[in-house]
Amino acid sequence: MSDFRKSVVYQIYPKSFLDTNGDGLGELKGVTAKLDYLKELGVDYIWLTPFFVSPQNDNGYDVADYRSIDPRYGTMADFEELSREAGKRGIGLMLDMVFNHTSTEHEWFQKALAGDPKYKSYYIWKKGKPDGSPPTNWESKFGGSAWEYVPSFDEYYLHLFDKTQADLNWDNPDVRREVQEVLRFWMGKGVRGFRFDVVNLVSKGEFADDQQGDGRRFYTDGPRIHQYLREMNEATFGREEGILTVGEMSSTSMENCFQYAGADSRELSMVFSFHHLKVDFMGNEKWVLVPADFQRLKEILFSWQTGMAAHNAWNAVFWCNHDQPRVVSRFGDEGEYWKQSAKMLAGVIHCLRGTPYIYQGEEIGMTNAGFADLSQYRDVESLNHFRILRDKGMSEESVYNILKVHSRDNSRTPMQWDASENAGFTSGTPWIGVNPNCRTINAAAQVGDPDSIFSYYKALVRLRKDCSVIARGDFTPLDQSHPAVLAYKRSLPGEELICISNFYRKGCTWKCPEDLTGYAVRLSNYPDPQPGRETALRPYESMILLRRK
Ligand code: TEU
Repeated sequence: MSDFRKSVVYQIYPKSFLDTNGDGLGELKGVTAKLDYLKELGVDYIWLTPFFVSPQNDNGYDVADYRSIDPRYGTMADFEELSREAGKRGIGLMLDMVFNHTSTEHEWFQKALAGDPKYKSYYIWKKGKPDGSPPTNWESKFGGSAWEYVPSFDEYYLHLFDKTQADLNWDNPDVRREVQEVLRFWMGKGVRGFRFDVVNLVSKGEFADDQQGDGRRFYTDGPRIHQYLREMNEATFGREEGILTVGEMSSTSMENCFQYAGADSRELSMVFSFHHLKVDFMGNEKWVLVPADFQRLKEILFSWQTGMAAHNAWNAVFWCNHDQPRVVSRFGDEGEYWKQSAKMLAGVIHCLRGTPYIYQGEEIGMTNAGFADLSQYRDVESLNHFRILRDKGMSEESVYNILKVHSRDNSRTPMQWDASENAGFTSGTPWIGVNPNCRTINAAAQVGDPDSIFSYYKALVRLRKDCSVIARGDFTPLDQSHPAVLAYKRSLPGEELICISNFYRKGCTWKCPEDLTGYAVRLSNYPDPQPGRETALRPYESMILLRRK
């Protein structure tokens, strides 16, 4: 568990994982009930998205009390039981720390609103422009202005996300001390890791109009960010052996990540970056329909692999999380080649240099939600953008077509445990619709089947433990310009691995630039792979080859 390079993390969105009390919402007890399933998969850590007290306007990313558990998710005793039971199975818990902002229901913000100067300076307040309009033209990530007016102060507060998520003022040392205390509190409860939500946005720079964009260049990877991370590290998790930390880095640069996740920089263990998941955007514009740019995907993945390695820095590697559509729907095939493409995509991530993250349901090939009516959507970002796109004059049908592809709700439908009506998730009414394909796509059908997607993930987790080359080897792209294949080599003295994947439903030929003598197939998504000097690859065919000397 301690070497994070050999570890695999499993992400749980508790609300959609397992409901044990019939209220339609998953809770911590549901996670405890499924620990044996996770043990079977072989993961080392569980990252739990926020379960703290929250009005749930952004499903818990609007925290009203960092030290208490929202009764909807259970009690502190439930948490302690989960921690104990996970520990028995060699699984560590990672918590999700949302420190860029608090809910406006947080006591600090309530005191600020009541005029207490100490707490007012915990947040970011500015006067409007002379004409009364917001201080800058920055846009909220969820649509609309990033500023909200408070008449009693004749000032605006900053909210980079929803207006009920007020940005904290990290330039105030009291704020930085408060968040450190929260970390110490959870470390005292035996937590083994932290995921830091949008942590590269906490150091704000100049407050000025952005003539080129939505404002992000003024607060992303801001002026004092490295100082703040190092300070947090030294005051809290850096004092204890083996606490895994990962920063969610929004629109970051690789140069900054060298430092955020550098082996010697004493900031964080690793970073999530998202550039590879914008290859089906138009620049930063997500609410469009454009085909994924495969060459760009390779370029980004490979440049981060080689760049981070050259600077001795570490990546978190992933396709899926609670903000992203399901990868099999996105870069694979939901139909005929569902199983092959889900396995192929898994192999690509799990053999990279970095710590792989599996998002609940990914390991059984769960697909996008397919919601075609506004009443089915729950996410604030989707609901806001429905309105924004309609206001721009787009037809309802076109808006639904975009939401079906990009909505965050795609990944938030309940975990599909079995073929029963609500997929074994709840005996009540689920808070968000269950995908009807749970009849065929579910964990019960896959756990015991050696040919299932679940078994493939399990084999990949095992492979990382068995082969040091995955955790420690060098990374070399192979034949990067091939129109359909993503291939790379990992190498250590005495151990080499080659991962070859066809990303398309059309067969193709791939000429290996390496001599394959001595390589054997370790894993493949077809029963009879035939690697050679010229390999004929079938739809979505993928093979992982290993050579040991
Ligand atoms: O997400 C940060 C973030 O900027 C994106 O993932 C964002 O949701 C998406 O790009 C918008 O198109 C984190 C959390 O993962 C997310 O669930 C929260 O809503 C957000 O921070 C605010 O806390």
